This record gives sequence, structure tokens and C-alpha cells, in this order.
Amino acid sequence: MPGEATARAGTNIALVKYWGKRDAGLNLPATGSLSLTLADLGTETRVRFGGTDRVLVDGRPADEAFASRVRRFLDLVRKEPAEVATSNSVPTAAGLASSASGFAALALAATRAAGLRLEPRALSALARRGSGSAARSIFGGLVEMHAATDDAYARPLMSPEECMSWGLRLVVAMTAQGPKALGSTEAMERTARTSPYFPAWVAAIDGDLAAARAAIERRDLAALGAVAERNAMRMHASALGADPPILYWTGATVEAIRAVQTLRARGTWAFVTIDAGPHVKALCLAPDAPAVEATLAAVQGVTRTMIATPGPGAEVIA
Ligand code: 2P0
Repeated sequence: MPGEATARAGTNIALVKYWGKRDAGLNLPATGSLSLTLADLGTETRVRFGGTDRVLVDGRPADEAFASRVRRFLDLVRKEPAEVATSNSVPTAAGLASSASGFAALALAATRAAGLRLEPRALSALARRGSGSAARSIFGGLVEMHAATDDAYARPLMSPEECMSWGLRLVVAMTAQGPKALGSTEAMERTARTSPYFPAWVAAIDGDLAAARAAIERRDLAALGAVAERNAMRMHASALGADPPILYWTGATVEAIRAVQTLRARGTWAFVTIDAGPHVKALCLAPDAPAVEATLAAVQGVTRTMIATPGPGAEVIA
């Protein structure tokens, strides 16, 4: 009997970034990382074994690059063909990583469809093989990815409920898309290979992780935000140092960063983070989120904003 299962997972935004690999074959990250899993923005994936191999995205056949990445991942789990049907609730142009929620949902759906029930740690390590950031989306709330062992996996730090009672929010500001951004897999490989700043980036991570953990323990938004903002700047600095250089920012990115910093100088705690693209995300507390959103929405070149809330880890839904 062919097995079938459907799972969903939320995307996540790293406050201490993953940027560089120790082993590309096993997709082992060079460092640890720390992120917040989001509600609503995510991926739902159904895996059905039997028939012929097929990968559908929002009901249509996936492009070959994505389909072959999915097939390579399924080969870790299966011995027979499978149909994979996936849909994203992340707006495609949002610049929010859909590979994180996508491979987390796929790892859970594929293992359940194959009749396997993996421990969360093993499921996280499996999701990592699809995409490094997916290891973190297995868990909800604040999550830390550990990279010290040969089998890197994530662990929960603070539940989504606790994150909600703390009041954490991420305000997302999408800026007008320039030319298609360089994919993060290729960009981090180039950074690691050619940037003279890459070793310094790696050397700074343990300190950032320790400071972030301590801030979370104290529920100290200002301290956590300060770590997140400097860590994102350091990630982009390492990429700028690559050859040829990697610059993800547009003018609107810079203006959005300045708008948040100006708001902060006037007494509102908000801190920026930026992933492998031009969009800006601001970490803040719920009572300040509407003001942070209004500030970002007023920046020229910002096309859309939303307030994202902490969300649960990957779950089986059918
Ligand atoms: C992060 N990013 O920690 C960082 C910050 C992008 C910028 O994880 O090669 O798509 O599939 O393991 O997970 C994006 O990297 O890379 C990412 P692969 P992935 O969220």
C-alpha cells in the first residue's frame, strides 16, 4: 500500500545567521545559527508514494532545478517513486525563505508517508540535508541550530507560546525587487571561498550565539536585537568581501535600515535583520509593531509590509 501524508511548516528568520558550509555533500553548516519560526508564512506539502515521480508547486509541475532537488532529498528516505505536491503561503516575491519551510514540511511528510516516526532531532538533521535553514523550521518559537557535531541539528530554545507572551514580532518590509538575487547556496559558497572576511565572520558566531542565548534567557529585547542587527551586518560584510562581490541591498534597503535606526534613537526598540535579498525585517515587541510597520511602510521603495508573529514547528495535518 503506498503511503501518504501531508505536513506543514512555518518559515523562519535567523537572528544569528547561517552563512557558509563545513561540508557541502552532507550540507553541514560551518557555524551554529539561531532563528524565530513564524506563524502563517509557510509551506504545506503532501507526499504520496507509488505511481511515477512528480513534483507539483501550487498545482503546476515544478521547474527542473527544484524538482531534482526534491528528488535527491526523497532518495534519502524512499525506495519507490513519489508524488510531491507543495504550496506556499509565503508570497513568492516576499523574499522570505521558502526552502526553510519547504524542506521542513517535506522531511516530515516524506518520513510519515514512508511509515517512519523520527525523533525531532533526527527529523531536523534530515531536513538539513534538503536546506540548512529547514533544520530550524522543524521547531517553533526561538530555535538554535548546533553545528559542533558531525550531524548538525536544531533544538528549541523558547516555545512559540513563550515567545508570544514575551511579545516578539518581526515586521517585514519588502522592497522593490531588483535583478534576481544570487541564491544563498551559491553566495555562501563564494563567500567562504573568496572573502578575506569569512574567517572573521565564522570566528564571531560563538560570541553572538552566547549573547543571543543570554538575552533570550533574560527576555531582553534590546540585547537580542543588538546581536541580531550586528550579526546581519557582519554576514553582509563577509558577502561584500567576496570576489566578485555580493551586494544584496538596494537603496530602499539602506533607507529602511536608517528609518528603523532613527525610530530607535527616538526611543522605540526595533532592530533590523536582512537575509540573502533586499528586504528588511525588524525585530520588536507587539505594542511597538504598528509604529515600526508604519515607519517602514513610509520608506520610499518599500512595496509591502506585514507583522509576523512567532509560530509552531512542523506538524502533520493529514
Ligand atoms: C539563515 N540564510 O540563517 C541564512 C541567512 C540566508 C541568509 O539559511 O544551501 O537556503 O539550502 O543549506 O538554508 C539560506 O540558506 O541554504 C539561509 P542551503 P539555505 O536563514
